[in-house]
Amino acid sequence: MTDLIKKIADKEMNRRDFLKTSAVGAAMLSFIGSGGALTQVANAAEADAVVNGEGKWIPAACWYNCGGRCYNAAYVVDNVVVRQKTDDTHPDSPDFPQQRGCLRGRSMRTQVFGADRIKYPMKRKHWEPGGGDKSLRGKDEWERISWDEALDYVAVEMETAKEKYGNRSILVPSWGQYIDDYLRLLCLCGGYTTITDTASFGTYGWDVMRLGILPMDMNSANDRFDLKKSETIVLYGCNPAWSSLGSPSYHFWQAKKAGAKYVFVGPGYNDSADLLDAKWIRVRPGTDTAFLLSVAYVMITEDDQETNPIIDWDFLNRCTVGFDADHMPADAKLNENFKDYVLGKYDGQPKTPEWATEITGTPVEDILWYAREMRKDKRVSILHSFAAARCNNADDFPQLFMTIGAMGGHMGKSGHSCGVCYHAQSSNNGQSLVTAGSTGIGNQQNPVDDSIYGPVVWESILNEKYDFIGDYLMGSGASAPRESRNIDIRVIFHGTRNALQTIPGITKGIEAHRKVDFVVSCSYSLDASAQYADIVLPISTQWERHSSYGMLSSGNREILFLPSQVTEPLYEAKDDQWICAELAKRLGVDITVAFPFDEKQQYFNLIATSTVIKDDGTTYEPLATITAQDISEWGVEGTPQQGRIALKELMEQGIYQVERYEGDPYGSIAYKAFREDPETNRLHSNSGKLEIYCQAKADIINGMGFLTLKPYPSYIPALNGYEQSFSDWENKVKGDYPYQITNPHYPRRGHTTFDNVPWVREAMHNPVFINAHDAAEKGIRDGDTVLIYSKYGKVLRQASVSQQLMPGYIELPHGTWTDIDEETGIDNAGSDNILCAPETTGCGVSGYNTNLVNFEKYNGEPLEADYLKPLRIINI
Ligand SMILES: Nc1nc2c(c(=O)[nH]1)N[C@H]1C(S)=C(S)[C@@H](COP(=O)(O)OP(=O)(O)OC[C@H]3O[C@@H](n4cnc5c(=O)[nH]c(N)nc54)[C@H](O)[C@@H]3O)O[C@H]1N2
Ligand SMILES: Nc1nc2c(c(=O)[nH]1)N[C@H]1C(S)=C(S)[C@@H](COP(=O)(O)OP(=O)(O)OC[C@H]3O[C@@H](n4cnc5c(=O)[nH]c(N)nc54)[C@H](O)[C@@H]3O)O[C@H]1N2
Ligand SMILES: [Mo]
Repeated sequence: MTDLIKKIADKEMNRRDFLKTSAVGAAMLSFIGSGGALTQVANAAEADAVVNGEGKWIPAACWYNCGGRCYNAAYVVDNVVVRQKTDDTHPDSPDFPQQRGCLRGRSMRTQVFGADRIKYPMKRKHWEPGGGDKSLRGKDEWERISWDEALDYVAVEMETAKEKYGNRSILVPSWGQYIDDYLRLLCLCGGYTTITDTASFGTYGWDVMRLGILPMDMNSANDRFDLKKSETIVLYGCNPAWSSLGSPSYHFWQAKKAGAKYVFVGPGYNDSADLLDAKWIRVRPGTDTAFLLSVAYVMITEDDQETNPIIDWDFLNRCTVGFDADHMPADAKLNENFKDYVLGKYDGQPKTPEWATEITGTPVEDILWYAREMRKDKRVSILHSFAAARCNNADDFPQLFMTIGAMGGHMGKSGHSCGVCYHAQSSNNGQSLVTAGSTGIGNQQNPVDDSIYGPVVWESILNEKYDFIGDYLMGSGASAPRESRNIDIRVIFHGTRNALQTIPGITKGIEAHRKVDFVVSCSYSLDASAQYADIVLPISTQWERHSSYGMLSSGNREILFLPSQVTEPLYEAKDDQWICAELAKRLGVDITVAFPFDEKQQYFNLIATSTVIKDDGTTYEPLATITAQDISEWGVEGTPQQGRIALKELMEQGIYQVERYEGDPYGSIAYKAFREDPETNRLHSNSGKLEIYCQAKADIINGMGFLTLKPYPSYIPALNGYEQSFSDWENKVKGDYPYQITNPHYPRRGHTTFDNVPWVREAMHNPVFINAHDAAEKGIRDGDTVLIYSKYGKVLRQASVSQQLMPGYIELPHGTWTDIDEETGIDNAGSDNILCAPETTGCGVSGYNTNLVNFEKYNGEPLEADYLKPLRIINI
């Protein structure tokens, strides 16, 4: 027992149970998680410890996937974190802002020390080798087992699947080796089947470089200082105030102070639009292509270079191909061009605002206004999140978005940009100024090439077949012609992803989990993927190890976080690489092939190879100065080096931030060199230019076999989109699922992470947002419990009635922890993917934002607030 725990214990002699729980973690967990008198006593003891300076501040990882990577530090007393703080490493200013944390980051200790941490290896009670009663997955009791027993079981099940059905029968639904250690182990063991998930990027997830734009369109806008030179900033489906943590909203605010006017395009007027007082251009989900085509129509038909110059012909002619008949690319197979399509030459339908408004719900005058605002003599930044691309049949959105930017000439010039607003790249693009190095761990080759696209993975398991189209995830470009394959998944291995929860079609997902022979999850909390497993292996969090986690670098070009280990692993939690090594022993493979050295050495390597830009604005130098003494104190292999800052100081600070100022040498204007000299600075498309007609796009996506696209952007009504909310579109008769729904990324969570944490549950309720008119029609008032249902499932949530959504449109926050009532089949948590369709189109997109539902006032027991729900504490 440590001193702090003992002090707390001494103060609480009368409480019977306390002294029985002797382990450090156990005592601490029960304090933070439980509440009541014990917590008060603990709080008092903690406060004493802080006041007396008994501990020390350690820079602490904030690892979940929100894109923020804000500064976090933990005050540690006797292996227990008693306080947290955020960035105070330098004074705050708009040019050199502190990296302040959000409500989630600041409640990290209640997650790490949560009473609901998974403490021991466990198996479900009725599990037997080969499965046992598989229907009990998700509702069985848990039993504590030893690590040896757990690892033996997992190894045997993997080995059995491999021997009987081949490595293809092992599914790891994951993101890739940069984040998931188990994949390297599995490569050594003969491979695994994975998934292809366009996730964040939607239809930017295929090889969009073929259009001429950057991979996934990342880093495609100007830097934050240049943003201040824009007169108009369009937030196209963006909500940085909720979904781009760190400083983006602050940077946008500076641009506003500098005079920029904001425009928001999307179906719901969100907090970012509100903050920046944006003009709202209403567009229904999944109909952006129709909207932008009508914008192009107005730009084309109103443009007059003498009296009303809108289009930047110089840019279009020099830097793009395929806009009109006179500028077709050499590889074009179809004698059609964008301009003539927009004017209606091929289908008899000019893409007028009147044509669009019926589909998009955008008032005609707003389409006209938006098109005129795109004019070439206005300094415009058009920034998109990927929300409009996370829609079915949105395959033409990236090309059309680019086309509108190119028509106005809003690329490659100061004050003008056309690109991304995502994660830390919202408001601030350009090359990284301080860059994380390499751990020295290479990737392993997966001997199996099977990759199932995410939205249909559960169905493929159930049907034992799928269509292979290659693994083009994250712009690898490795798409292949469609090929039907049999697949017999026997093992689901959940590593670093909560796939059951974050892939559409949870109900089918549960069925698939109850079909296979074995499910294992490596997790620190009982999320859905662990809940429906046979065996759960407790992992340590980033606070409990040397954190060289793949997502350390945030995409924020100005900072690099280098957190340190904060505490020893709690309970019996182990890190992923330890688990890999133990499984490797049992599976007879040599793990040192994948991990030749330990995690401390990996982290050291990463730091030693991190670099920072010099003040010439182009060349880089090592970030850390490392001495022989540092190397011996770390106990690692290495060579002393001269860098910008002493290693000790760097690690004490835990962050390196490049100081920015007006006129500094770190500014960035995307596509500048290309605009100035497109012949020399060719892009990655076949023509080397921006392809408004792109033969490769049509050939690749059509080859995947879901649909037939034109090589230029055209309108295709979306699967589960607005048109399909009608049973009779001509006569405007609504169907069974008449409402459109999307899932905003919500401040209470990073996807599913944090949903179990009481502090954030209390701070942010998680209602369903419904338009006031729609709610009134159904007699629903604010706070009422609402049943929302689709073809795929039913959920309950409290209504938040709002004037900020288009009629017919609902927002259900993404990522709550599924909590299905086995009697009614209703999910009380309101998980988005219960409702979302496990279907896909085009490039194999996860079309989260094109889904249809209905809803009604719920007649059963009203839902209680989430923060009143008991934690999932497993008593074993
Ligand atoms: N309906 C709908 N679905 C969506 C979306 C949507 O908008 N709507 N958004 C999609 C998007 S954009 C994304 S990016 C995905 C995110 O999908 P996921 O990546 O599945 O979501 P997370 O909740 O972030 O899950 C990460 C998991 O990794 C675990 N973890 C963290 N660190 C470690 C570690 O060191 N080791 C191990 N073993 N585990 C660790 C966490 O506990 C957590 O369970 O969701 C997608 N799903
Ligand atoms: N707090 C928090 N932050 C996060 C995350 C998180 O889970 N929680 N996840 C991170 C990750 S991995 C991602 S990918 C990003 C996602 O971040 P964003 O891409 O910003 O995603 P959303 O919040 O889903 O959507 C933003 C806005 O898009 C609008 N919208 C929805 N559908 C459409 C459409 O079809 N067309 C148009 N024009 N607009 C539409 C909605 O009104 C919404 O306000 O967030 C990141 N940041
Ligand atoms: Mo994402």
